[in-house]
Amino acid sequence: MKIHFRLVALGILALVGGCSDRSGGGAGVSEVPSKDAPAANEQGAKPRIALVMKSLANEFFSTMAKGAEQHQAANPGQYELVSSGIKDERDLGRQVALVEEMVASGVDAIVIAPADSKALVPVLRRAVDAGVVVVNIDNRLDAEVLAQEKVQIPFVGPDNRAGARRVAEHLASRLSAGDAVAILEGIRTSFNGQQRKLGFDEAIAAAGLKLVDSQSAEWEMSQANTIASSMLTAHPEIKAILACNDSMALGAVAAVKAAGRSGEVMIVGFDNISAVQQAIREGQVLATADQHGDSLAVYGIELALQLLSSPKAEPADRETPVDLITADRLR
Ligand code: ALL
Repeated sequence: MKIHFRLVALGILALVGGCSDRSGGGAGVSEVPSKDAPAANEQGAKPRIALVMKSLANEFFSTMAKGAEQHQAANPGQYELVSSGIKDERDLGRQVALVEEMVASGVDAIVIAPADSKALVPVLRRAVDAGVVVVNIDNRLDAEVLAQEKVQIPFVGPDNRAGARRVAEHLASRLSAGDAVAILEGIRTSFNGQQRKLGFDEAIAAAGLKLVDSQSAEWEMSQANTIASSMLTAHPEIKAILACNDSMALGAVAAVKAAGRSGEVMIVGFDNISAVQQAIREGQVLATADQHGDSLAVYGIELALQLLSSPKAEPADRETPVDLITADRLR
């Protein structure tokens, strides 16, 4: 029965294009644990850890997947890795289904970057009830909904508010009080998106800048392009656009170009993906924040391994680094 579930899950994972397993044995094949294996599951095999991400179209998550695969390849005796993600930032139903499939396939732990801070809590509570270790990375689950569902899930990720504030302060140092700026927000039910907006707001207020518009482009480049274009038309006085992630910053770059205003409107983002590094070098983007996507899942996996080997341990949150990236840092 278990093998059947695993085959089904593997087939589905291959369909979403998120299946990765460097061991070559396939995620469903368990080997005899090596001496350094920290924890064996009920069958005495290496633990299987599922990394469940968001949009694999976003370079942030392909970088995250690569980091996790490299960690697994460097620690082959410790655990097996099954990676998956969704195609569309808003496809919450698909992410819920992925969690259900992972539980049904018998994984020992789930490390998840939730696409929504509230909607994923019930299915993760069911995973915990089924005996699966769950670690929340990147986007924090909602504290109230966790309390309602009576479940504790540790969080591993950066202080998004502080990171965004630093990016916006850097931008503000290039502007004058009274200058008009606009924000492109992430999905509004994501805690990290809310925190980044707050960080931007704080720096904007402290510098006396004028926020003329703030809209959600749901983390996506094409939506950001459309929204930024209409913002630039409605508010030609805009001097800068602050995007809550780099995909949206790239959408804003294209909108500024199309409006013939390159060099006049500054743009900042968050993530430090390679396309934005290039845009920073070329002067199209002023700054971004590096939240070290390649290590984020690894920190979550390390915590999951710890909890698997000491099930009685109190799961503690872990704050991960976030750094300001400007042209100086990239030279
Ligand atoms: C967030 C990440 C990234 C990313 C966004 C889009 O959770 O932290 O900033 O760009 O999701 O899915």
